[in-house]
Parts: sequence; C-alpha cells; structure tokens
Amino acid sequence: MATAPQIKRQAPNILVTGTPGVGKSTLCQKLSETSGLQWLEISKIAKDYNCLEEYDEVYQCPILDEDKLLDGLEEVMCKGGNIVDYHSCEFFPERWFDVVFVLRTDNTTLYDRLVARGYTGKKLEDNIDCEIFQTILEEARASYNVDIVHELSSVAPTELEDNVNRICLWLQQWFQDNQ
Ligand code: DAT
Repeated sequence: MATAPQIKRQAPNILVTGTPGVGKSTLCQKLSETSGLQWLEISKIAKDYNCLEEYDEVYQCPILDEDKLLDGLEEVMCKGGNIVDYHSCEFFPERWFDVVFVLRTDNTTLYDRLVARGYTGKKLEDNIDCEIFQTILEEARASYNVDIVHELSSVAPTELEDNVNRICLWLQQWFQDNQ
C-alpha cells in the first residue's frame, strides 16, 4: 500500500470513514486496543470541545463547527499516532493522514443495522442512499491521494478481524519505512 508524502511524525495518523453503521467504531476500538494508537471518535470529541451548533431537524443531528474542531485537534494530529473515526472526510486537512480506510457494507446489512439503531424516515433513506452511491468513498478519493485510500468490506464478523490485521500490517510497514 502506498503512503502519501507527509511531514515527519513519530507514528502515522489513520482515517477510518464510511456511512454511519458500516462499523467504524467497532473497527477503531479493536484497532486501538491492538495497535496502541489513540482512537479519536470525532462525534464524541465534537461534543467535548463544544463544537456542535444548532440542531438540523431534517437530518436529526447537530451541525458541526468544523473550524473549531480542526483547531482543537491540530496539536494532537501533528504528533501522530491517531485513528480518526468519522462519517465524513473532506473537511480534514489532507496533510493529517498517512492512510484512509473507507468501510463498506451491502445495503441489506446497513439497513438492518440502522433500523436497530432507531433510524427512520429521511435519515434512514439518506444513509442507505449514501452507501448505494458510495458517496463517502468518492469523497475520500476526491479529498486524498487515491493511492492512500482503501476500501474495506465490513459485513461479516470475520472481516472485522481481517481488517484489523490488514491495518496492523500496514502499520508495521509504516514503522519500518519511517524509522
Ligand atoms: P459506525 O461507527 O460506522 O456507525 P458501528 O461500529 O457502530 O458503526 O457498527 C454498527 C453495527 O454493526 C454494530 O451493531 C456492530 C455491527 N458491526 C460492525 N462491524 C461489523 C462486522 N464486521 N461484522 C458484523 N457486524 C458488525
């Protein structure tokens, strides 16, 4: 796997993105435990940093103050060693990331997961459309060097293990290349 040219960091920064419900948190938690890298769950951090503005009634979620969030994260991202978990990726600085993983599911799996989470109506439909039209994958390819953007299937539990192992191999290679 190729790595984008970056400012030297002690450890790489990994972006894990994809439609809500594809399995980002599940993967990031396991990857963080296995690798020792810090899991930055942007939805939670946005709350902690007070970066959530007024509520969007249509999408039933708060609106993110992106500039404030980015300012708050700059220092920790410059140090490296982070796994960033978010359902969007275009507003992060490109220089922050050494590799980007976009998790994917089939539509039936995603539908079941989102319904189990209590999503209904437009919010449910829009997220299913987002996956059907591979919106986040396209966003990642448009925002980062395509050589560092990797699609990972995240449907079956065995794929969770496979994905963690694959990213850990990538990490090992990064440390070898950047000693
Ligand atoms: P996200 O953080 O992308 O919103 P999640 O990690 O909360 O998604 O996962 C949504 C649900 O899917 C949750 O019930 C766990 C399940 N899940 C995640 N990855 C999976 C996998 N590889 N195989 C089976 N189920 C998975």
